[in-house]
Amino acid sequence: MTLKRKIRVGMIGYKFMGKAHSHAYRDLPFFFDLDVEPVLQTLVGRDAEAVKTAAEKLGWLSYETDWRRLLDRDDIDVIDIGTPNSSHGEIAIAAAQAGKHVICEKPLAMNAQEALAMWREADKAGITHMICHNYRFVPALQHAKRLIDEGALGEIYHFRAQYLQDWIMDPNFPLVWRMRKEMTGSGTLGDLMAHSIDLARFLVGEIKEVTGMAETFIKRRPIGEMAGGLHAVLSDEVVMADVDVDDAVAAMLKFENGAMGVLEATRFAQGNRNSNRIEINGSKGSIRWEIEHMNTLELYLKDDPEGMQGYRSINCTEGVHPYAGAYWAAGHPIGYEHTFIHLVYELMQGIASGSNPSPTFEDGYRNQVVLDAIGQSALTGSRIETTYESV
Ligand code: SOE
Repeated sequence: MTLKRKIRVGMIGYKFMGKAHSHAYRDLPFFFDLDVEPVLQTLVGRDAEAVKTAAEKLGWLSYETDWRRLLDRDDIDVIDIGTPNSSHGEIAIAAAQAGKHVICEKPLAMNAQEALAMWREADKAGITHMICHNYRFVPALQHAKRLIDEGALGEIYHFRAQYLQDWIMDPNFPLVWRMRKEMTGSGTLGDLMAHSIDLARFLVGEIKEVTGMAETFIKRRPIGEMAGGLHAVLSDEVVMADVDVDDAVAAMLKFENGAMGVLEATRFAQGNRNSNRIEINGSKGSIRWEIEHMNTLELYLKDDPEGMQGYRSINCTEGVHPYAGAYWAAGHPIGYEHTFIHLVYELMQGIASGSNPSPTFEDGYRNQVVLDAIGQSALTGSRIETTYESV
């Protein structure tokens, strides 16, 4: 038996995303054959009792209460950032300067300037850097990418995306970090629309112009904190505070290749717990995808014979589809958690080969430029051209 090189992870944050990432590191070797092996070395959280309990439950070897202590340790190879958005920049830059590989939750930063600084430091350090846009790792969307690149849809005219949730519709739902500008940067824009923008860039191409519109329906809420998943608890004492981020956002995009995009993200779409959908229309065909049926890609081809035309449902659990062969026999579905397994698979391969798998911090930066432009357009009512810098 050959001994595999161990890639030792230090992860900061252990709630919703921390659970998804822990599961991914644990299950990765079960399904994929790699030359390296992830080790769940140290979990970090500020509350000693809570992080200890989380480390035991999620399978980490040790825990720590200050992320800075990871930096000098030679038994940590990669730092995984799952904290609120306001701390991504500081942690990622310090980690890169300490020579650690970095994987960071989305959105990459509080604004494009900070995202650029993170990308610059990561590039300078020569580390592997990734941002966690997990949905591009759905096998059906990887297949969509392959079809588009092969020209099956022809020239792309439209990209349409909706990301709809309803978890904060109750006016008494607490004001948690995800609704506080100083910690999150924006509301549905950075949290949900960032995913649609990633899919837009992945599948269609770079965005050159945006128009945005945003709304905050509930202006004041009682303060509270997240309590796992998308649940929250109120503070003991009822203190009301202003909501200073968007509850809903809409955007129109122009792509460099001439396509146009229409995007909508909201936490006020009653009945939609986590509805993430896209549709792309091209000169030769169209695709449709939605997370409720995440293993199915719907494809329409205009050259199908007369009388046979219509959307077909491609079941992407077949081994010929990207990542699908690692799991079960055809027809046996995989789920949300597997998208994170594919993400950390790419991370581990990247670290092993000294390469930078997409989506990188550059993708995070370009995404952030689009987010900032949509936010700015929503404020000013004007159309904004995006400009991108390089490092
Ligand atoms: C909350 O809106 C959330 O957990 C997002 O932060 C994730 O990115 C999204 O995939 C599911 O919903």
